[in-house]
Amino acid sequence: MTLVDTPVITAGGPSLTQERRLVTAIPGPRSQELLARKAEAVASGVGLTLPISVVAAGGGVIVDADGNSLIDLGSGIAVTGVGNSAPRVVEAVTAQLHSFTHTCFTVSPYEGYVAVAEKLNELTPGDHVKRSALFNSGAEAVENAVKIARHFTKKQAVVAFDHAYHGRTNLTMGLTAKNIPYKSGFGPFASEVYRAPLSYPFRDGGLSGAEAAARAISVIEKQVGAENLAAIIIEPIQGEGGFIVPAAGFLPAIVEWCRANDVVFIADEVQTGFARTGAWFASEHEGIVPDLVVTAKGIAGGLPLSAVTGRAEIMDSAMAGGLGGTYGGNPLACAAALATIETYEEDRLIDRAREIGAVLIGRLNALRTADPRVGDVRGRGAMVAMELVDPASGAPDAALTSAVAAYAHANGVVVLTCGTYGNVIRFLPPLTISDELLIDGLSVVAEGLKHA
Ligand code: PLZ
Repeated sequence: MTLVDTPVITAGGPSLTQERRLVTAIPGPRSQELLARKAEAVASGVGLTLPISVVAAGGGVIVDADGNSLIDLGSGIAVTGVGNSAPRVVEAVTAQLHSFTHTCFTVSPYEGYVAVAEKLNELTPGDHVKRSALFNSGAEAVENAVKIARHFTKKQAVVAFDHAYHGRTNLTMGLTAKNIPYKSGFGPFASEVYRAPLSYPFRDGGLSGAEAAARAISVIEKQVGAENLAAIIIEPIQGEGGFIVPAAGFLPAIVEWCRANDVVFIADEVQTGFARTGAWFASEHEGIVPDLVVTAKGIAGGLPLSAVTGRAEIMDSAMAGGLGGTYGGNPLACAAALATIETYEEDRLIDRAREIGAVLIGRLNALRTADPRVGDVRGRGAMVAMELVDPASGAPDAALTSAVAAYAHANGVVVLTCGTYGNVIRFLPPLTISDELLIDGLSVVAEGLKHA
């Protein structure tokens, strides 16, 4: 093995040929070489969904080192809403690279950070006065939202929900619901984290939003108490937990209870944010105005950036120096975010997310009608999933789900699974995908279901 391979630079972006093209089995020989090196060099805990060696991506495809072109229905887990190597992002980051790469905003500030904060304050729900703070990852931003809420309320407890996913750091592992693979053996977890039942229309016997909220609030009041509770954190549509859309009225009732009880309502919009669901933020579909909104993923076209945005009085409660980090709001990431947001706006990608949603929901509902193993189809915009079950009992069918995903992968379609029970296939295509590719990708998934 050579120490340094000759770098292969392959231009990506929307000008890549938009097609599904398989020239080898997946993974092909070059991908397998990388996987062998990965096994020797990278910790096993860093797992892989689709073991290829990526050399370029853009529009709606990912190209591997063997020359295969795969349809991207995952966007790197809801990140590249504007597509990989989106032209405005490439241009803005390249320009920023040539001027300066890092000063640390809290040492000597620069405009990009402030401009991103202004944009977030403008775009997030509610017309109250807002402030933002920038970080690197979703988990880091969630941690900071909780820090801020605790400092403001002078209370300690935090409530998260069943099926929640909030990250892999210690506090966010504690907030996350699912044991394997996220938590098992990684404790002890942070204290003062409590869990409440969610609204899960497909599995909670048809509770209305109001009934599910009353159930959650009763658990919170009996087991925690508003006088101890700093914040409730929730994903407006759960991501890793299974693309669970709560029944109408659930989120507004929780927000109302928070307002009445001096509890900070934190919306984790890390996966749902930035045009993904056919709105800037998924909170808008339920007309709720969170006190704090956590964003990441789709914010910066693939560069690492995250944020907490919220009511000025809450955000300003921490003392100067209380919030920060070396890299938070790095100038390259901020340049990328401004170009990404401009791309969502100029290319009308919120509308595009809705169109993609119509195609997804239409095709998947047709599958459901034809095949009782498709128990549920749900989601909003370009965040849609199907839950696979044993038709007789309704029990989750994780084996079927893995088989369908494996079939799709082998046939050149990148799909992701999710769900507490591992039985959900989720669709998160880049908003730059063509209808043609999207439909081709969905027909491969449908074939996979037939074969399984
Ligand atoms: N909150 C709602 O979806 C990240 C996790 C991938 P980070 N989801 C993808 C994996 O297996 O690690 C996520 C999320 C919601 C927080 C996070 C955490 O965001 O940027 O991964 O830290």
